Amino acid sequence: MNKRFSMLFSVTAVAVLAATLFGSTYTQTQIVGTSMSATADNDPIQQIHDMGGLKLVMPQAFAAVDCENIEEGRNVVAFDLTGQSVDLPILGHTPDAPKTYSAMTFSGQVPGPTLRVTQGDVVMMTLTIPDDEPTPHGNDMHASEMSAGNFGKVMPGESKTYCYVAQVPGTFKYHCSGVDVAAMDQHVLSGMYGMTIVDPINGYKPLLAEKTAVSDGNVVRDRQVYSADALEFQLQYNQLYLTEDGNYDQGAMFNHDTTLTVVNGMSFGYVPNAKHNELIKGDAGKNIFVAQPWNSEDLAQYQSQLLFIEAGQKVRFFVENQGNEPVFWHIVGEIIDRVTQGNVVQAKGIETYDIGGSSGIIADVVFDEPGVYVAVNHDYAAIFTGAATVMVVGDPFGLNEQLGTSASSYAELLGNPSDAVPPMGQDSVAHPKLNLHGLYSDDRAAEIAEQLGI
Ligand SMILES: [Cu+2]
Repeated sequence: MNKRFSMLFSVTAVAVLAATLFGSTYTQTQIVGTSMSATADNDPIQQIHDMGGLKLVMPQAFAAVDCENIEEGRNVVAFDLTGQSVDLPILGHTPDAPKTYSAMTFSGQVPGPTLRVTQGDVVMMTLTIPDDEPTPHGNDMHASEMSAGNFGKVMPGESKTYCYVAQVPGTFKYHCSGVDVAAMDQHVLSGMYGMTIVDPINGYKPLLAEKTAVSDGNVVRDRQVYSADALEFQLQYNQLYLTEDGNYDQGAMFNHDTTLTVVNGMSFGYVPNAKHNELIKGDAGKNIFVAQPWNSEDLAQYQSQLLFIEAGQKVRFFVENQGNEPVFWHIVGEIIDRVTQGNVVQAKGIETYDIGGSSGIIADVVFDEPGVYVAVNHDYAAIFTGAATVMVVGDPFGLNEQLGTSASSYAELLGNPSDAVPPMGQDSVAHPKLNLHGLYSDDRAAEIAEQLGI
């Protein structure tokens, strides 16, 4: 079967599936005829027909929350997004020789802003598409439980709002639904994705870590309990499928032929930069890491940065696989102490956790030893196309003494990158300092710098 025929076959298969689903809905409507009896002025099939099909009827019938009539007592969190196409840099970009791709974004950044709420909150999502945007967009939020009809397209020059109760804790993708599903792959894989964190209503569980100790010459079990409080990071994995001139390449996507693997929108965005070279090697031009593509201060918000953690500190990672390939999530040098999905513990003391497409985990890790650790997608194609995130724990290079600083950690001295840190939530430990970093348009970077007070 040639490729073109195979694609057509897939489209036909989807159409048949859709017809089957519609067929079953149709049958069910007829079966519940006692409550929806078909009289001349109350024929459900005729009503659906008159209103232009099921799509228009379903949101009304199944919307979780009426935005105009929200139950008193529930906390309402407004989440405003703008659909915006913009060129953004890719690997190999320099200010002198710009190299960009045709990105599609929520609010001028990739990934879109992270929404963080507490279980039971009402999310009031408004998507606005500016007049001059060349295409409609939609927003499908996986944290919701309501009719897919809500995720339909919003036309340029228009806004659309929906509301739902975030009933289930965990991490959840949100993504552009394209133009009523058409071109959804292009919109998502060009940057229109983000994450919702729904904190459990009673907070996160303390972590029990199994260790051993020597007592009176015998090796014994040494259980250590860490409170729910944690320093937090967010890591979102995806792929770029691009033509030579930086446009979306659907053929490459169908073949799973990844151009670049991105973490929070950038390939190799969390590796050392010239400043780190200078501190550790005494020479800004001598690279510490094998690939340092973003190590010029002229790159502004795109200059690579590291993640800094204190030794012995408990860290909570929100990891979301936004992409088209599995993520074999592993930290070089560490064991993941606990993996949670929803509010359910899935694994403890595990070397690698597999995260399928459109899935997420909450990983708790205590880094006992100072040193350098690297979070990867342990798929070699992913590592070597960008999925390596370098983390420095404690002061492995003895820099504090050299710098004569009274800072208690590099996080306090050098700060952590803004796009790797989620908004504060239940049981969050504040980062001592944040720096501007991320796949932001210049306008968005200016807004974020203002929010951060930098
Ligand atoms: Cu879109």
